Amino acid sequence: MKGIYIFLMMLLFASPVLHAHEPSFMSNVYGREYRFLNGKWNVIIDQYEHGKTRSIYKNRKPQSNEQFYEYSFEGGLRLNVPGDWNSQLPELKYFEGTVWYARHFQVDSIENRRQFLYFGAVSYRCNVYLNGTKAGSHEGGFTPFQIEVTGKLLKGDNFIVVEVNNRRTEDAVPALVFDWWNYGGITRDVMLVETPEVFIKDYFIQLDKHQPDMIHAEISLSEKVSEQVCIEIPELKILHNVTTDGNGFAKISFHARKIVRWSPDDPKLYKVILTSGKDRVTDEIGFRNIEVEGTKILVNGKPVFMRCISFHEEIPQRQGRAFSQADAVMLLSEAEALGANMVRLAHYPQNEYIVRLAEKKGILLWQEIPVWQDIDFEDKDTRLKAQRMLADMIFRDRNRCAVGFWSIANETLPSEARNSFLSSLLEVGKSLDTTRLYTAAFYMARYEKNSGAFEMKDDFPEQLDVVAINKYLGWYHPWPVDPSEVAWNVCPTKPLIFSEFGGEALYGQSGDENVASSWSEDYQAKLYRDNLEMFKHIPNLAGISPWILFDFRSPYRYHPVNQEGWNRKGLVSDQGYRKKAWYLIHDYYMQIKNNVR
Ligand code: GCB
Repeated sequence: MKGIYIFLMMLLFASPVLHAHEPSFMSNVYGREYRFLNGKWNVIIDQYEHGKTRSIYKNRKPQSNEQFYEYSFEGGLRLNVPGDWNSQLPELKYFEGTVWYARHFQVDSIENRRQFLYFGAVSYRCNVYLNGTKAGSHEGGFTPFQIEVTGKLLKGDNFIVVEVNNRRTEDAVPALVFDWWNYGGITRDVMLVETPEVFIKDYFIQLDKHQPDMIHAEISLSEKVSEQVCIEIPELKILHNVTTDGNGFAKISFHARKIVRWSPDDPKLYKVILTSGKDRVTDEIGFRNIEVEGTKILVNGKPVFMRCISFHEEIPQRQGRAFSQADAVMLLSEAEALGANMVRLAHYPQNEYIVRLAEKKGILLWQEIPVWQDIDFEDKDTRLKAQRMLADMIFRDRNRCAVGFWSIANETLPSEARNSFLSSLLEVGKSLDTTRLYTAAFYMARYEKNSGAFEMKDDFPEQLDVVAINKYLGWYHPWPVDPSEVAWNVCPTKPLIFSEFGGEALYGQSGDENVASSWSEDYQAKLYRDNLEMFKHIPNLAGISPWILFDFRSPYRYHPVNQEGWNRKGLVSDQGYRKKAWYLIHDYYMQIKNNVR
């Protein structure tokens, strides 16, 4: 009796951990056979969210003289896919609700192949209907998903409808308030992917955490079948065969003695070819080691100071989401020009074009999920959503060696519920990838008069490889003492990254460098000089990341003259002009690069 009671209690209080070992989409979609379903889609704005009741996804047309329908996807508004809706139509700038997207597409042959609809991201939740019937749904604005449509496609004309909703809710991730624009829409590529019956669904090929020439590969087939898989890295003259077990899973480790490791100075990538049965997937993969030794972060065994910068997935000049290869070029070129060797992709997984281009350019990446401030840590569904987002971010990008850091949260307050939520995220993350460094950004470090140092009363960071601090000294927080005398005693035995600091300035505005409300480049520059002075005295400092590269749109930046709905902490203005602080950071990064620090 007692045993049953204990068992029931365990069930009741067990923390829900997602069994996330199963990827929900195929990895490396751009290495598959696909066609884009991008382009102009017809849309209906559904302010009252009544379209589902009216079954508008059926796209009915009158069949008799008596019939009529009070909607039509044809002849109305059109939006570009990919793309947010806010920046495309003035009436949608502030819209939060439902927009129905629809388009036709032709299919010539549907024999002997499997077909999937693949969405890079839809913000924030959606239902997908194919030829009048619901085909799937998804929640989470920054991770991909796929819907199998084998047997549901028609030869000839097909009609797809996506009901997209971006309403903010308390149980969502992010939740009700966040400091960036709530863009809605089909914001990333849509593809129709074709595969053989059995295909290579997922793989994880990477260097051993510590050894410089040992490669581990894990492969999962789409079906629970035993089949031979061949892994080839032609440039290294590597070719191995391995047979999957009854679960369609195979694992193999092998030496690659002549391997040149990927690093920011030499971003070497190798062509990797996987074949199994009728399937063949090609990727470009780099190999590197990233680990922590004391307070240092080592890349390929050498300490590297992280000259980091953040950006949102936003093109400020267009006032819209970034989604293309050209957008990735614009964002990353400016990070490169600053002298950065790392980018923090704030505050959610960004599109694959950015990740892949960063890898080609030799820029390390910090990727995170939008667990940002006021998340409902008590809500079990919210926890599952965050776990799914983390798993999907890792599944999509764990073959990208540029990603050195997985961050599980930004600015959370200590509590039991928070700790349990974040621990469950770490558990999910580590079940999928132990080769990266796990981190999170915290903002509750306080200056303690007695010790004369900033300290943080939070035990959770002890569980992380790298601790990150957001602290706006000179902006949200006055300097407690002269910057040259500020000491830091936060997780002194671990590497500490200053993941955010900065202040706002309106480009072109001059003013008193001591008055914050001058919103001047001069004030911002002085603030940066002060912070750079403070950094000299933080013994475990392993990197810094000014907040932020570009001014970005934020609904709660109300100042009518200096902000106009923009967070002005950018080193670069919304028009692409560099502010004074940009030059300070650029000089600082150049000095570090040349080992002057
Ligand atoms: C923060 C947040 C970031 C905000 C920034 C700010 O601490 O992490 O998302 O945009 O401050 O500008 O206030």
